[in-house]
Amino acid sequence: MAIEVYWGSGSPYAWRALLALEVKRLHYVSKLIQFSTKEHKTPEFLKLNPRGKVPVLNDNGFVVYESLAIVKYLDDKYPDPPLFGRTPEESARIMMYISECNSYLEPAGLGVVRPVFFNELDSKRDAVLEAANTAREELRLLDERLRNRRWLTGETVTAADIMIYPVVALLERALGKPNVEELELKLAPIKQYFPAIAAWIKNVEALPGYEKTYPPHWRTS
Ligand SMILES: N[C@@H](CCC(=O)N[C@@H](CS)C(=O)NCC(=O)O)C(=O)O
Repeated sequence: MAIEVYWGSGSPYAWRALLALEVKRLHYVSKLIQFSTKEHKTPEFLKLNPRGKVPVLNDNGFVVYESLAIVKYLDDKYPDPPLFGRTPEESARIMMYISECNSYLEPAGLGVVRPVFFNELDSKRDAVLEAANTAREELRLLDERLRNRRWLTGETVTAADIMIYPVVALLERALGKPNVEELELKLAPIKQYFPAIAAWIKNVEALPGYEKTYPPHWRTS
């Protein structure tokens, strides 16, 4: 039995799992879940993940969910190339960046992304502006860290890049939607405000297998 990955188009968490699989050049069976038909809430799916969320990985009967746990499991099980560094110091820095992203950039980014996608920019204007302020500060820090660097830590792509990139990509997509520009959030164009992040985005996009991970519905809408 091959590795199966359950994912949803546009889910930044699922994107992390796909990127890890591709970077490790693992063979896997793609199980694309349709959120619209609530495939992730069926009794079969809830047996895999009682929270009814993607991503879920099933490696020959061993089931793991939560994106960070999946990326870590893949790295422990299939160590080449290593995604969590080669020394305790590298590993600590990678985990520190991931933890910071999950604690600060991700909630702030979603504070902008969700109102954009759910047409709540007017009713949640103040909250969006506040979230954008935090996101701007976090992106500034990320941009500083990426200055003159190809990857966030070290010479190769690591779990830090894989975990953080989808959050940035989702935010960038939301910022490109109509009505966002007039809020003057000073977050986009990313290339203008955060040039090192823009260069890093291109590095991630050039990874072998990246195209296979790109959210299918983003190509058409
Ligand atoms: N902390 C989880 C978050 C997973 C998550 O929230 N996935 C979303 C897609 S972006 C989902 O499946 N939502 C469906 C739902 O909650 O009904 C992870 O890192 O994997």
